[in-house]
Amino acid sequence: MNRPLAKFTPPPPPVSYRPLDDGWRQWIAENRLRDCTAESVIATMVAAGVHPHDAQISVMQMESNPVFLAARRHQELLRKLESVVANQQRLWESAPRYATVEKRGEVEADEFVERYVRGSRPLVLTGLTADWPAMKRWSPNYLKQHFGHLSVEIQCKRNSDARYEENKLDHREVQLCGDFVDRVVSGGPTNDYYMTANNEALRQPGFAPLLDDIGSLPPICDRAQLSRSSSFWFGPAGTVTPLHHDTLMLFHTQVVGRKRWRFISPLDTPKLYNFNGVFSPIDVDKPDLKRFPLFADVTMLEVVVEAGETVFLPLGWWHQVTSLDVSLSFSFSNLNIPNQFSYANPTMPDW
Ligand SMILES: O=C(O)CCC(=O)C(=O)O
Repeated sequence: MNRPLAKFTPPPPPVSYRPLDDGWRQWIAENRLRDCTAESVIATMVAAGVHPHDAQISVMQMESNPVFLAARRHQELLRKLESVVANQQRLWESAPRYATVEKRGEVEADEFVERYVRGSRPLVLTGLTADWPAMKRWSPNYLKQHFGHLSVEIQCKRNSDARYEENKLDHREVQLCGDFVDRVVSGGPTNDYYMTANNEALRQPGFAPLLDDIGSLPPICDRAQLSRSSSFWFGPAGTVTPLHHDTLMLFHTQVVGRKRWRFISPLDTPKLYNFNGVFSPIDVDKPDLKRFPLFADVTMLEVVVEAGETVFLPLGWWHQVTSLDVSLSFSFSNLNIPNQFSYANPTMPDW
């Protein structure tokens, strides 16, 4: 007799887990080196589709991986260095007026070098421009009348790119200076366009007369080097130069309008997530402390620089700069003391 066939229940389809490749292994190593717990690393992997067994085994194996152990040894050296700079920063911050950016009329060369250059303190000079013809002449209209026919390079379409300063080569546009003046004057506050130091206008012979409008320089500057080491900035209210550090010391004079400068000590670099070049991904106006928790321990200095005032930017100090008005400024780095420094800049924009 034919028996009826047993009811057939097909097996469940195989669950497809994400393969555990070298990309995951590097991710595990990086996150364990950043002190994420083994449990949180495993949980994130499982949530992303890695088989729980694979996740657990690979995280455990990492602890005895010889390459990872070598990384741990280098990390100890880095931690030592970080603790040295953190202690030094605590000493600086223990000064009662650490967080105040001084404004001073005049400073003799010796004191300048001792207190501000070697002492690494930002400063605002209030009296430098008393004899600068630029203070009486420069305005958007003056630019248009005298230089309107010249081409200038500006930074454009910044609002469409959160990393506009890191990607500044992609944001270049050439425009007639007169047209750019019209755009700034009629456009109202915006961060979308700005003529920054990249414009190199002062290296163009046509713009050279602007340099005749610069009077006395700080006593530690070399006038002969002015034309090759100065820059011109022009833009609307609302421009933001994001948090970065320069690789030399400079002065930055506000000729028209005001700018707000925020400064952070170079010794706080380990708290600024500096994964790419000289840039920090933190916007000091609205820091994302969930992503960048170390920033909570940073002491920031802040000053509004008025027309006629000059900022001294000491070596390596981080700064974020916001224009409060239509602004014309002039910066120069022709210090007559050594001003060339090299930085080992990281190259991990996608960290
Ligand atoms: O004025 C600005 O927008 C930025 C100035 C600046 O970052 C600099 O001179 O290094």
